[in-house]
Amino acid sequence: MAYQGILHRYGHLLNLPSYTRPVSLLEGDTPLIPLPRLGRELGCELYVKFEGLNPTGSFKDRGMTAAISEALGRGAQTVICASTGNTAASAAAYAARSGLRAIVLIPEGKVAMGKLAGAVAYGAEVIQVQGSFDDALALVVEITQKTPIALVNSINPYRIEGQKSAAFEICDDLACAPDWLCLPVGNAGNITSYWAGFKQYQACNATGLPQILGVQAEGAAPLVLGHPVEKPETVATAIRIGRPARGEQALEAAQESNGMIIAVSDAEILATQRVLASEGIWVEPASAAGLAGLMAKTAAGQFEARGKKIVVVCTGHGLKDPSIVTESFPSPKLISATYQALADLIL
Ligand code: AN7
Repeated sequence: MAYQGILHRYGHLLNLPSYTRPVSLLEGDTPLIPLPRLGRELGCELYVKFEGLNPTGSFKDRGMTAAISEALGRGAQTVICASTGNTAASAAAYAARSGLRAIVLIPEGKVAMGKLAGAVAYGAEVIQVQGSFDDALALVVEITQKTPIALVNSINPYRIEGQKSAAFEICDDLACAPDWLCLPVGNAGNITSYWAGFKQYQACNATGLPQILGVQAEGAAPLVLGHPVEKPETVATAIRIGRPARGEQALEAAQESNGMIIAVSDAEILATQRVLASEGIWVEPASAAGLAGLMAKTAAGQFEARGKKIVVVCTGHGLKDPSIVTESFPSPKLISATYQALADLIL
């Protein structure tokens, strides 16, 4: 039967209320792409779980199909979220499909163009907040406590339920859990979900458990520093978050899995974005953080990749944030429309 999305495929493993009314854009079923060349360099079996290939271009669609389906079934009319961009675009798309009103709060001036454009295109009401993501999240929490507006940030437990599907897919594709899972950490919903998903699959299918390497950006690394960051800064705007809502659970996932949470610099993130592109995989900066962390630790001799099966999660597509690339090179060379001019340039 044709693929019908994660609620259809894994709904029996997700803790969703019976009144849930499924709304799907056929999210999930993303490819686990082998990286044999880079894997050889690191001495490991390396894969990218390319979550940028979800319907709105990021991993958020897995949790959003669950959260919006629950909100619709419950009779909500309006959904709201705070977002560094990808959650906004995803909420906007699933709300549009369900006929719900979507309101998204974004930090002023710090959201990548492809995400903002998506949220607008899908018809959300977009509001900029003079503050950070964390300030915006505090506002949406307050208004959803005082009104029937439904919160669709990853504080919402159904977001976590839907997002677990990514761990199930990896185990299904590999016929076991990987030895390591490396991923970026912002508000920490994703790492929480993966760990819950892997534990659940291990309990039913004895697939084993990965160690988890969570990676933050140095300028937004509250879980590495051990305290909130008041003014988070990083080129990876998706993870420009100083007060992760599920920070405790992220630390638990790292600890229980015998993994770790580390930070990498913006320069390492951008260099790793180019490494992935050199393998044909263009991701937004935040999405390169997992591999950046793996490469930095391996280079420092603090990580033994040799002989391991490693999955790097690339959370969002490069098209989300094209200006990071276009602003880093001068305009393309311009030639007259003649064969000679072309030959002179490239031969
Ligand atoms: C590409 O959209 O927080 O640790 O508001 O967009 O689960 O927060 C995005 C986060 C990683 C971090 N990679 O995931 C939002 C938002 C990308 C992201 C993360 C985000 P979490």
